Amino acid sequence: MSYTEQDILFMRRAVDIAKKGIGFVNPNPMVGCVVVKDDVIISEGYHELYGGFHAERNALTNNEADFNGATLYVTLEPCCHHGKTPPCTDIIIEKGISKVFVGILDPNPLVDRKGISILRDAGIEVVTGVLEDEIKELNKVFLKYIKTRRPYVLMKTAMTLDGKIASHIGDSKWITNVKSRQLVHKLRSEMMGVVVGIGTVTADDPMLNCRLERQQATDNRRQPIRIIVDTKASIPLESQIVKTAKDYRTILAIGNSTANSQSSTVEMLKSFNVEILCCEEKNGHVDINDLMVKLGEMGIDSLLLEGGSTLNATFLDAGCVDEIYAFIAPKIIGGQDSKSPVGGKGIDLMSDAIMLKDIKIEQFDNDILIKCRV
Ligand code: AOF
Ligand code: ZN
Repeated sequence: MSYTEQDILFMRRAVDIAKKGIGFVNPNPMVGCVVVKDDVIISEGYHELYGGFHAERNALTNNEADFNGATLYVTLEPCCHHGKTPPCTDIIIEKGISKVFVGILDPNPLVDRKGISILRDAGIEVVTGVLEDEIKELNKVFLKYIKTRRPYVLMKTAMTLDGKIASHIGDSKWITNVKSRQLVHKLRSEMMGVVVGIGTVTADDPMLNCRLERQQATDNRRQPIRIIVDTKASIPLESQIVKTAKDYRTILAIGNSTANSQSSTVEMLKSFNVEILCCEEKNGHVDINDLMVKLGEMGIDSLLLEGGSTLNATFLDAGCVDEIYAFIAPKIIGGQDSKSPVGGKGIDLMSDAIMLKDIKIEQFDNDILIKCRV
């Protein structure tokens, strides 16, 4: 079974409206749905909010149209389970839809082709794979998380042309230009968490919130959860992070040994609304794999890793980075002690280098952004 150029156009519309859910539906996927009769769109809907109705149910209840015999385009295989909402397959059958075009299959073990079988058993014609690559890219976070229950990690770095992330005395404001930094704030609104090491907190005293004009403090839904990796719980109480933990959800990942030995510090941090997450230790530091499992269990499906160089190295060594956004600014600052994006001990031989693929290059005024997968 195949599809036409027109089917692709309708699916593209479904993809476009699915994108409106970005940052609001995690850890669910972004899903869009368009219903067509006599070559005209008669209704559409998308998954708007985590816990809310799915795209198909929204599209089929948005108006009083007669859906009998209509064709439905949906970016994800319709679900067939009772989750927070009833199965989408039920309403598709109930409304008399006669043909369904699906973008990608849903690897959720509760669905996993069963949604399609149910529709076919009900006599509905189902075509899969329309705009598959595009939809997989859009839902890369969901597709990893639903299968592994670990967060998708996007490592973002920003360096000068000579490969430095700060001057030799630690000044780093700013390496990249305003446009590049705006993209970082957008990423913070799209990922569920932003993670940094304690070194970055002591050096930069960052806020790690999302500061885009159109969504200031009032819209807290799209503020990322701030996660600080701080094995010894040494974060200063007067840091911006601690002081604003009542306004922005903050998790401090500490080592199990610290949890036992520093209970008064831990209690003090909790009184500032800092959530303490005790993790296993590896070589005296928080074990990143254990952290990933625990954040995944908390429902956190995506992380923006914002350094510093030590934490970046630890994440890469642990095999926990999925994708990299590396900004390069046309500046030279020199200094043999100035840090670069990835610290740690490093490899001995070029043949041991971490290989990157799917390279894409973008330009923001004079800054260059290299996107790649690990
Ligand atoms: C769809 N259409 O728009 C979405 C689907 O807890 P629930 O009820 O929201 O179910 C969440 C799961 O349903 C999610 O893990 C994914 O498998 C599927 N999401 N399915 O048919 C939608 N958002
Ligand atoms: Zn559904």
